[in-house]
Amino acid sequence: MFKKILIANRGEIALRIIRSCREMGIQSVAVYSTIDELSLHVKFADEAICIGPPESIKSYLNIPAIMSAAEITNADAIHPGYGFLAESPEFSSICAEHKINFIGPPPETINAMGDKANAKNTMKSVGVPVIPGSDGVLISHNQALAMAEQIGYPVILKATAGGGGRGMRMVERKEDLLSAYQMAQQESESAFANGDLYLEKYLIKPRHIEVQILADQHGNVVALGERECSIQRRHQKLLEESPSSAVTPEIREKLYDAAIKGVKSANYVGAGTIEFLLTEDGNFYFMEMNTRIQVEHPVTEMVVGTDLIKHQIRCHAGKKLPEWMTDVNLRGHSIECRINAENPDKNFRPSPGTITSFHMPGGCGVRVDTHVYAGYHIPPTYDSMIAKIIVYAQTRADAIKRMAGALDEAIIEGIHTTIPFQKQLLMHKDFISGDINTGFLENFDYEPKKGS
Ligand code: MV4
Repeated sequence: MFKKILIANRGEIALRIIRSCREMGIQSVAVYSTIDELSLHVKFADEAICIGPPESIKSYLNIPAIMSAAEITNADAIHPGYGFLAESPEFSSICAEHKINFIGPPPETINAMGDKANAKNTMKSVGVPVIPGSDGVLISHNQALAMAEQIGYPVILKATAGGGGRGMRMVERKEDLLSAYQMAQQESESAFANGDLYLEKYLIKPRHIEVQILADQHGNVVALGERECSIQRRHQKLLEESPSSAVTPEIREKLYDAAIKGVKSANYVGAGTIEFLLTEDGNFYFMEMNTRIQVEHPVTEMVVGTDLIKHQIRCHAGKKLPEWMTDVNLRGHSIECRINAENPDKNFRPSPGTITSFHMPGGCGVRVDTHVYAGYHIPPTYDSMIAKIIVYAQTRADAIKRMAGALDEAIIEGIHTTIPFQKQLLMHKDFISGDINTGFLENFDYEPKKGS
């Protein structure tokens, strides 16, 4: 097993990883920018090293500074968390050169999955269902026109280097295809230095369902339930749950089969997520693979009853997955609400500043993952997520009630948060009945005063 892990991240995920290291008897090294000196990940790690000024590019994305910190502290592995360098092929490759274990895939795998058209082809070739569309990237807008004619409108153009909704254009009529093609191309060229696009049939209000997988170095791959992530605003998830109210045992079996087939074809090791779109008729299609631990992993931990970070680390250390994971019965229902320092009354604009008072909920089946506390100053520099409230209960209805109570107990003063929005969301009749899809929040009328 590793003796010392450097955590190349900040915030709640850095603290989350430190906690698993501690239980595993692994020493932890925190890295931090000057503005994060008083963050809890710095306080709770066994060692902490400053890696630069606040700007991410000079600290949490500064590969030479992070590698120096790893060498100085004699860390034998690096956990990248999510975001920052988690899906950087360069970072993975530099770790390998320095003989430091990167707790993530090799650069080739990150590249193969990072190219969305390529990932889709890989999945298709092993029999995973994919959305009808172009075979790889488009060579011209005329090819796009012909393809759209063949599969029928509406269609969607996607950046092969994209993901998370950037460089995407929905097209309803052939008259709009040329300009959409040019805009999507330009957008992805400037965002990713790669203007390549692919085309798909546009699915109407699908659900975003993802399958958690773990793979060891001995050829074992397990699927650990699905997560329902349809509650998103501008491609930012706000609430996630497991299991999904739309996934029947029959669909789950097929989802697992597809996810495991896909992961095996990539010779994947560690923790990963296969994202699918699920349509109302019960069909699902591969969308993307994420080669990292995700923000919403706790809802899976709750219904499976295991520590995913611990098993991710074990897989990278060459350990075999435990036998029980090959056939897991999901137990109960879990929901996560992301608490962001944003003002939902002002179009979710960031609300950094000092937290003057802070109280988190507790009680049976309530978990809070956070790096903040009363007196903490939220810098304007990074992601606005400051806490995750996760509940577990026997049924979905009970989990919703438990979350509503937990949000009522939560007190955060001095800044604005997404809590009032989350409270209203939990009261919506379509949410309560489980009638949700990726368009849900577009039609959700938030009333500023009601939830606060
Ligand atoms: C789609 C789609 C409908 N049809 N592809 C958005 C993020 C990117 N990863 C893929 N996305 C979508 N792809 C086809 N062929 C609808 C979306 C989509 C979406 C997907 C997941 C979660 C939220 C979403 C919100 C709007 C659109």
